[in-house]
Amino acid sequence: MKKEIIVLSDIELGAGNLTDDFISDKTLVTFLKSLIGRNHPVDLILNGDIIDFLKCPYIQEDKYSYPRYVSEEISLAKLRSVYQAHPTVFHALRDFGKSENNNIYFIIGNHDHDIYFKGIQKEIKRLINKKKGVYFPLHYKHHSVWVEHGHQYDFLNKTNVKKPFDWYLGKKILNYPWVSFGVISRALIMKEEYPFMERIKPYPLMFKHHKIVIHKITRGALEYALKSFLYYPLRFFRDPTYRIPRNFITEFYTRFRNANWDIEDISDNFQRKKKNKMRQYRLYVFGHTHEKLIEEKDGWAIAIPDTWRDEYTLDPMTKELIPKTKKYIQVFVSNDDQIAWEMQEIKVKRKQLFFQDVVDDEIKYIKLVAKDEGFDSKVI
Ligand SMILES: [Mn+2]
Repeated sequence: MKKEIIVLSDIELGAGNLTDDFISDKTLVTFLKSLIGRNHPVDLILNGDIIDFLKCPYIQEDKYSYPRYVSEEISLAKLRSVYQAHPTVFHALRDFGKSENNNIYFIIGNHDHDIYFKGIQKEIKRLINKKKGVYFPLHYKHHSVWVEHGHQYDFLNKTNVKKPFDWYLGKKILNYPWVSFGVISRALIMKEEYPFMERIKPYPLMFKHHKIVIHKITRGALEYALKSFLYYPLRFFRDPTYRIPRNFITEFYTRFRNANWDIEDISDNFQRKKKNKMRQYRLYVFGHTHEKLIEEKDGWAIAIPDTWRDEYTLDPMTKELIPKTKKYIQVFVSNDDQIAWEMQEIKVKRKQLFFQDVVDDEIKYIKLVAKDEGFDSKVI
């Protein structure tokens, strides 16, 4: 065999606080260690939203905030907090990366746009103690396998790849998608109040049973949108983080009318945009949507291996919260460059959990599931 390719996505390693949705350090470390010592090279592709800079607070000695103007210094401080909350994951990556045959790809997603900072790339390399064979691209395109995070096919989360940075008051800052600035300035405060709800899928079913949350989101989003369209561009005339992308008002209005704050069908958007590419590769892997998807076509396929953060599926009948399995794509590349692939699943064992109990005391259950999963956070 020439090579093995492993793709996993949307781990969302945070600072161990209420906006950190990753608690499966043990499962992930065991999995990463199982990849060590293969007789062939392994390309480990961490397909975006791996380090959750977006939801990670900026923790200074006595202050705790979600800054809108993210300089490299702030990103580095966030990375330090993430490392402190999840050291074993970085250690496992270090052990996996020891072999020169093994490569690690940190594909850039919308939660880890901060990777564009060269200082962040350097620091990640230092933390996992690997100089060669660590990459920070937007795509992986080898052996007829195409991997990318997928936010570029999602209108609201799309980034300007030609302009990853902006300047504000003489400082180089991250040029996040417009929605991310909204997340930073508004949604994270709500996330701290309702930290569990965002982990429950499908959203329409969760909202149906939790009306306060949908009301607050819709009202908050409307207020933020109206201010962003009518007030902020004048009030903060020189501030690039308040500039609105074109076509945005129409898109936003449609979504508001349909109360649709979910992400788009990126597989569908991709197929429409990249029609001519579809026959050049045999397997397309995406992340971003936190869903399990396998679409097999004539000679090629699209796969999305869900998320590794703590998520649940709400059973519409029993109202039980079923923890999602952890999934990854495993590809074997033969010596004559043929590929064979599969989506693998790792089971998650948990105590039984019911929606209503969680709604009644979200913070209690955030702590409880972390404990059940063996995640020991010093911050929560
Ligand atoms: Mn994403």
